[in-house]
Amino acid sequence: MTRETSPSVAQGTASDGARGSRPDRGAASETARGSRPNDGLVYVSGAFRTSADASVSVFDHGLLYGDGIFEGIRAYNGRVFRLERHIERLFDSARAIRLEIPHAPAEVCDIVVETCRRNGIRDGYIRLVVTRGPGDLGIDPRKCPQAELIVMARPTLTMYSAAPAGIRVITSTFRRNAPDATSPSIKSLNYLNNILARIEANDRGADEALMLDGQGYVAEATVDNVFIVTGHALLTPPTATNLKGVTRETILALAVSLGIRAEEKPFTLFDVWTAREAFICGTGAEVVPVVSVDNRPIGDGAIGPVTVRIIAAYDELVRSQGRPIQPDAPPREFVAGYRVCRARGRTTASNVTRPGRTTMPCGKGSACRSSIVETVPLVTRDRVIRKSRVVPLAL
Ligand code: PXG
Repeated sequence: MTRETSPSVAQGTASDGARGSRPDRGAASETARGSRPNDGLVYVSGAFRTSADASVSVFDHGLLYGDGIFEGIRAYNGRVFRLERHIERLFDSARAIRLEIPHAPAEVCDIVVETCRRNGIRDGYIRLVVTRGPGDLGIDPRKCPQAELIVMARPTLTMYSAAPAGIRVITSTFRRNAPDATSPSIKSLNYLNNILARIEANDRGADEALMLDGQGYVAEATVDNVFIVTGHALLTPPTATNLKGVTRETILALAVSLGIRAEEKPFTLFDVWTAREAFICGTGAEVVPVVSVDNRPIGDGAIGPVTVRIIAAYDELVRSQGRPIQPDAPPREFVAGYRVCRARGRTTASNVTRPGRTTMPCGKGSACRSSIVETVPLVTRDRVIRKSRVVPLAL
C-alpha cells in the first residue's frame, strides 16, 4: 500500500539538519514565524513522519508555481465521509492538470484511513496535497519526475467562528476563475483569487465573500458552494463556474429526501438580495447560514427554516455514513429523525434518534407541540435501510 521509502528520499528530515534538529527558539519566535502543529504524523514522500520532520523540497513545483492539487475531507464518528468521492475528484483534478498520482485511487483511500488511524482521529479534518514534486527552477513540469503526495489529519478545523449564528458575507470585486482559464472544477493549489476575495471580506469586517463569474452571475464563496432559497425552490449555480463540491452534491441529494425542490440554475445578486434564505457549504465549513450579503439582510435576517432542516439532516447523515477508520467496525443501522420547532417564532431542529438529546428552544423537549418530526433515509454501507417519511416543505 504505502511506499515505505527511506527517510533520505524526503527533504528536510531530522537527520539532515532541517527543522527537527534546529535549536528551540522559544514560543515567541514560533508565534512570529507562525506556529504550526508539532504533534501527529504526516504522510509525505512515501512514509509517515512526525509533523516536525514532515517537509518538502524548496524546489517542489507546488511551492514554486502552485503546480498541484488538494482535497479536504472530514471524518465523523470514526468514519471518513464520502472518501471515495473525494478521491475520485482528486484524480479528476490530477487528470485535468496532467499530473500522475503515484498510487491507485484505492491505495490513496487506504493511506487516508491509515493517516487517521495513526493520528487517533475519529472526528477531524484530512488534507491531501499532491504536488508536481521536486524539480528545479523553471516552469517545465518535465523537471519533476515524481509527484509528491502529502496526507495530514487534524482533530479540528474551524472555518467561521460566527457560523452558528449565521455569517455576514460581502460580494468580492475579484471574479472566480473563468472556466476557460484554470477551470474552477480543478481543486488546484492556485487559490490567489479566492484569497484576495477573503482578504477583501476581512477588510470589510465580513466573514466570507461571494465571488461572481465573468458574466456577473453568482459563482460560489471562497471555499464553499452557495445555495439560496427563493419562493420557488432551493437554488445553486451549475458547476461550470464553481467547484463540484461534495457537500453541494450531498445537499442536492438530501433535498430530494426531504421533499425540497432543488435546482441547479444560474442566478444573480438580485436573486440573492430577494432570497428568503441563503447558506454556504463545504467540507470544512459544513452548512453555514448566511444572514446578510453586503449588509443587506437575507430574508428577515435570521436563520431560515429550510436551512435549519438541511443542517439537521446533514449533521445526521455525516455521522452515520462513510468508510470506517477501524477495520472491523460493525455496520451501524441508523435512521435520522429530527424535530423542527417553530415555538417562540424561532425555527430550529434537534436530533430525536438518540434519547436524551431532544432539547427544543421552548424547553419542552419531545413534548413540544410546535414541532414536526421528519425522518431521512440513510444508507449504511451503500444499502438504503429505511424509507423516508417526507414531510413536504411549503415553499
Ligand atoms: N468551492 C471551493 C472554491 C472550495 O475550495 C468548496 C467549494 C466546497 O467543496 P466540498 O467538496 O468541500 O464540499 C471548496 C472546498 C480549507 C478548505 O482548508 C477548503 C475547502 C474545503 C475544506 C477546507 O481552506 N474547499
